[in-house]
Amino acid sequence: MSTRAIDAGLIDELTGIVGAAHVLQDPEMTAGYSIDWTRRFAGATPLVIRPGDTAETAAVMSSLAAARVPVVPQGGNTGLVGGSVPLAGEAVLSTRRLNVCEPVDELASQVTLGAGVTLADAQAHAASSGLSVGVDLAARDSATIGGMVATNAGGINVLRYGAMRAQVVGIEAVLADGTVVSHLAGLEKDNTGYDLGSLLAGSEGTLGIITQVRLRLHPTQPERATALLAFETAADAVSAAAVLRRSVASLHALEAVFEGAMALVSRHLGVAPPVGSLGDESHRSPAGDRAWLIAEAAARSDPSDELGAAVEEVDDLVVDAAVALDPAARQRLWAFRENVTEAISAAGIPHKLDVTLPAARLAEFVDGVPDVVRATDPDAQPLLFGHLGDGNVHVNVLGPGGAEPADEVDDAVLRYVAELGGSISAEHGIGTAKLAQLHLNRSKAELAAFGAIKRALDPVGLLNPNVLLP
Ligand code: FAD
Ligand code: 2HG
Ligand code: ZN
Repeated sequence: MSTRAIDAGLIDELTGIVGAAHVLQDPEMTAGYSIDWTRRFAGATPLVIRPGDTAETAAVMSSLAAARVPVVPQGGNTGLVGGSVPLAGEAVLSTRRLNVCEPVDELASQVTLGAGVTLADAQAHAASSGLSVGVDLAARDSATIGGMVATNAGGINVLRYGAMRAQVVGIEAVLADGTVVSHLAGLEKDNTGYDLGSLLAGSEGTLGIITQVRLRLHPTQPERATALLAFETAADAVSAAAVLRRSVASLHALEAVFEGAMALVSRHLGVAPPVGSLGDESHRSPAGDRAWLIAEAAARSDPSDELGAAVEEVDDLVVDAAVALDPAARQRLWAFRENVTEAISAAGIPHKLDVTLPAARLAEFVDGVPDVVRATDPDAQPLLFGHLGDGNVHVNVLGPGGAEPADEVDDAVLRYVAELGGSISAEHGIGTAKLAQLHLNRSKAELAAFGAIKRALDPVGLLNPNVLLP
């Protein structure tokens, strides 16, 4: 693609639209927009533009399209697959100023939010009407609603409410040429053609810039009970997870941390897990690594009896269990799951392989993947955790001394996932990190259909040109 130089005329035009304070060119000002949360993906950009509303976003895109300047849309920049940063000198369009929360529509249990509203702000806004957002994740203070739709984010409550796509009842977006498409009425039943909200969910900034989202909200479930369960093997944890899913109608989250990740997060927190024991550093039983599950039930009335009864049902599989009811005690259990990502980042720069396995192959994968990693890079350290209730394992791999592992590790693990019938991306997306492996899950015909959709909405290829589509 031939791009017009970013010249003084274009800068004047953009400044006229958003104001000088929101057109950034100084490398000191643009640096934070050019490196991702993991520090694995870093680039540079000649230009960051921060529009303040939909009309400004449309005018900016129209100017950039006329100048044929490629653009990376960016929300909270918490994405983990290298899709939110300019790796090939693209401009960055930051949505963080699109942060208006419309009043909650209590009759419909819905709300319209600017794409740049953070998840934490959306949660607080919904809570003021006794409602909650269906998706929750640890990056809640920075991740934006637009970014979460663009990645179809999952998080810890997917088994109850579905991922981000399932929350979207209306969408507004600016296309590559500056056209605004808006469908925000939020009618629960609305079969009037293609569902653009669904198409944009998971599109990773390649089809349009999401400017507003109308979300379906859920009743809050204020009464909670949380259990931390220790297991000798991954297979036992998987079997127990199936029972908990079946027996606990109010199950709200079902998360796992496997031995290496538990050892690391315990060291990071300076606290041993209250149940189960960690082997010494060299421990690896022939049966595989030990496992911990966090199961949380949430309801309008106390769900502890329901959770307790289910824990008794899996008594023969569990080594030890702790149950917590009050918020501080529950938070102490959650700390062993919520801080794993941070503990890994403190240890080095990991390769993050976020995958889903069919339930029947889950334990086999957890036990087998460390050997697949080490066969490729003998010094690499695999760390496993994730959303077990969804079959979603986060395989993080650190190289020696916290360096990155060999790139070949990614390919070996993702091929193994595909062989077992899994998905190479459960919830983080493809970004640039997994572009080379997308063919493992998607046929030539599917990729051709993706290409046709992309060309229809962004014929010049301006929006996130190096993401998702090979
Ligand atoms: P960004 O990182 O800014 O962008 C992500 C992608 O979306 C990019 O491709 C970008 O171009 C595109 N994009 C952003 N905004 C828009 C927009 N308005 N319009 C069009 N495209 C856009 N993810 C999960 O799914 N589940 C988890 O449990 C989870 N936990 C996390 C925990 C931590 C500590 C961290 C750091 C990350 C976690 N993530 C998780 C990943 C991340 O938070 C999600 O992918 C989130 O949805 C990204 O939102 P964002 O606003 O930061 O998007
Ligand atoms: C989580 O579930 C996030 O904590 C991050 O999706 C996963 O760090 C990761 O690989
Ligand atoms: Zn996750």
